[in-house]
Amino acid sequence: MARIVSVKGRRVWDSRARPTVEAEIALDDGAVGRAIAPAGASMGSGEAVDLRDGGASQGGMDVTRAVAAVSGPLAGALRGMEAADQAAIDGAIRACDGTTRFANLGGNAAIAVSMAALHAACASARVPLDEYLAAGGPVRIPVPEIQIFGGGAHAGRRVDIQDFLVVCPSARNFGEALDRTADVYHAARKLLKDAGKLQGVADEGGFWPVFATNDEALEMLVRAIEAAGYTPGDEVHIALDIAASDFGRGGRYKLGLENRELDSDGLSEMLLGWLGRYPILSIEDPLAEDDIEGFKRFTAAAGDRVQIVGDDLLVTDAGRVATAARERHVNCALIKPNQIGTVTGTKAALDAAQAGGIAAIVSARSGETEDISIAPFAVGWNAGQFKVGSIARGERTAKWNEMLRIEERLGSRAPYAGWGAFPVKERSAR
Ligand code: 2PG
Ligand code: MG
Repeated sequence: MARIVSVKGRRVWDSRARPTVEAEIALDDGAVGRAIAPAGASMGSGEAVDLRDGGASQGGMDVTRAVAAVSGPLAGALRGMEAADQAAIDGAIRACDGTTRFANLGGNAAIAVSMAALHAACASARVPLDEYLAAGGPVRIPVPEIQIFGGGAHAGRRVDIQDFLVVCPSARNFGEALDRTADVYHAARKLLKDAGKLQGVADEGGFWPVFATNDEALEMLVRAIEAAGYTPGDEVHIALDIAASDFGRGGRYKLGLENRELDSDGLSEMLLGWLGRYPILSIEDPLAEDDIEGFKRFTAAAGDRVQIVGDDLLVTDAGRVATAARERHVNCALIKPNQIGTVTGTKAALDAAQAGGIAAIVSARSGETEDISIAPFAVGWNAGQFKVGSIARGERTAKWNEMLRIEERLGSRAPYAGWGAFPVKERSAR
């Protein structure tokens, strides 16, 4: 039984050239754990507070206060605690902050410390993190959702829709899903290049979207799947993150690219039209976080054939996830550790999804680092799906590559989740 002897905060950098918080925790048996907080750009209003300094340094985005909270009050609260008692550690982090959303010390400080404690306890136990978290329970290798075009807040609002992704539930394994995705990624690059529209990549490594309409992006994605030699809606499906909270409020939605304003029903109709025309298997935040009635109507209309994911709507909050499952706001929950601020809170949200009979996706943020914690989370907690941005940029491939290692190590102990991960039946999405 190892105890915490030191907790240190460090200021490091994320994939958007923004400072972020690293925590390093040492135990009395010599084990050390380390973790880095990621950062979102399109954030739900109910998320744990991403504490920034404000002022002039780094455009107000510096994190010296959150880093100081790690080495100061949080270190004081955790020193001497049993590292393996994650619930007690997370309780101490909460008590030390004293607010529901970590407004004092920062959700970024909280999640870095919480995950660092987990890594330290796991190092002390000398087992891989996914196996430590699974504790002998059943595990699967998750199905990846991988971005081909970025948009929304991740690409200067060049298109309204934030993520155009592909998903391959029919692949035999995780490795094959990545192979198919890379083929589509390269085919998309060639199509863009031939059209004179290749302009680098967006925040998560997907191509920068030089499209005249949101529909054009979808058409180009279908063409890329075909050009890569795959059947859209069979070997490769489309997933979208609409991130509608970024362009809608109070039931009004402003599509900048097409210079149109829609009400909740109008946006739903547009999306339902896309579901009819394109091989879409999953759609995230189709309505804004304040439009629960819209979510309900959309899920009633399409939830039998398409996965409908709540991100800004649910913010990895177990209570919200349980309600959403019970009242069918969505049929899948996005799970992002830094939205709730602790490992225990993250696991509770995932448990609420599983208990409520809805699907779950463990997800990275648009601002990421080499920290790979979410890969073992997705496996050890048997989430079934995993979303990390594109198949380019090191902060993304670090997680995909870690999953390949986990898949190799676990072999037949962890089958590829495939269609079983989705709240809809296997079918051709066309
Ligand atoms: C999302 C994420 C990842 P952000 O909306 O799902 O794509 O974006 O981290 O900016 O919230
Ligand atoms: Mg999202």
